[in-house]
Amino acid sequence: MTVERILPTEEAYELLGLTREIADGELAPRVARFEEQGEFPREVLRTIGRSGLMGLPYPETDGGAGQPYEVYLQVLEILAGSWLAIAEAVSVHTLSCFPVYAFGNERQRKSLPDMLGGDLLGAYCLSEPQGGSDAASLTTRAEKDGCDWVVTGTKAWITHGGHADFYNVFCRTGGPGPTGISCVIADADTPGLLPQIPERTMGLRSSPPAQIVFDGARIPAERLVGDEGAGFRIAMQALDAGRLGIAACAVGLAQAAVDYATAYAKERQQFGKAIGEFQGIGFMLADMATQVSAARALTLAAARLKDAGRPFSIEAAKAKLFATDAAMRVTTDAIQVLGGAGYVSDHPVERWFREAKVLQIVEGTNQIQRLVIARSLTRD
Ligand code: COS
Repeated sequence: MTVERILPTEEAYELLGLTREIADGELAPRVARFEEQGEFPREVLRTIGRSGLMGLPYPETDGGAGQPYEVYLQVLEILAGSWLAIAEAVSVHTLSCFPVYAFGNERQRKSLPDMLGGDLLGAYCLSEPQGGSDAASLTTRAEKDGCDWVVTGTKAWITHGGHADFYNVFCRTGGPGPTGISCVIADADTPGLLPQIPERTMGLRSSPPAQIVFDGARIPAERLVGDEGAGFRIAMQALDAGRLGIAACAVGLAQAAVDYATAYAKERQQFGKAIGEFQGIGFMLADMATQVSAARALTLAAARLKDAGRPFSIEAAKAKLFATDAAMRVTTDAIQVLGGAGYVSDHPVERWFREAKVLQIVEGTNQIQRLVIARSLTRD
């Protein structure tokens, strides 16, 4: 089923058409095998990069595609409907390019064309085993030694861990709290940067996260991104935009589930007619479709604020919260529409259900999104 889209330019319609071709031609035939075998799709991501989809919302002068966030998110949505791990990879990579793009010095910014073209894959190291939601309490330490930062500590849940070419590392260069945190950017081949065995996850098995141990990793002092002590603010600003990417992934996943369940309900016959003709199923599909439309509207409204240069942090938190909770409900109901068939891996809905769960957790749990929204309401 196609979603009627209103896009700002003719170029944006062409871009979405190209994305649909890639999703149908490159992603759909591969997703089941890669997810089953737990194989990281690096070559597929190179194809995505060559098609210009790895740096969409960044200016063309830096090697990006100069697309509004509103358009970039709809690209993510289409990718997510085909293969969530690829959409999440594009979203996390786009997030990982933000610190250098927004705060990097001239030398660091020279890498932007390779980053935004997808030749270099990025990772974002904020969470730690003891500090996930409470990001300001992170303990990975960077000590100045001559011309280097010597980084020691463990980062957790790192998407692209062991596959990335560059790692944004948020580490403590000063005292406790948010003002003691800085951001450095490390190459994958830095001695002492040690990716661990990937986690065994419920979903997203082709791209499981991994811990990264920093064992006295020496990172040249010139790889500090932004000012010393500015790391927490950089991390939060990157996440504001990143959370919209996760919301778009949720919308795409949920739309796929609605489409699949609807097609099934039109085919499947019981009591002499298609099950979609029973109100019990038809109303379920109606609620699912409505939740997806609402999630998309909220997500794109936040993106339009961002595109207009207006504050969008709270609207991004609302979009991430609503869209990922909607994806969980919709994928759960999609299984119910298929009945027993929904519970077995012959159909993709059980995978979408497993994948939806992680979206309620990554880039700030939905409890953290509620906290951000509640604070904005109750603080003076
Ligand atoms: N943009 C810019 N600055 C921000 C910001 C944002 N979105 N959010 C917070 N800041 C600034 C604050 O303004 C504050 O600076 P000042 O003291 O100068 O005003 C500073 O950062 C500290 O903010 P705050 O006091 O709100 O920090 P908290 O420790 O209370 O933490 C939350 C805030 C909980 C929102 C933050 O820790 C968070 O987002 N946690 C979840 C982390 C996460 O998403 N992890 C997933 C990792 S990637 S998979």
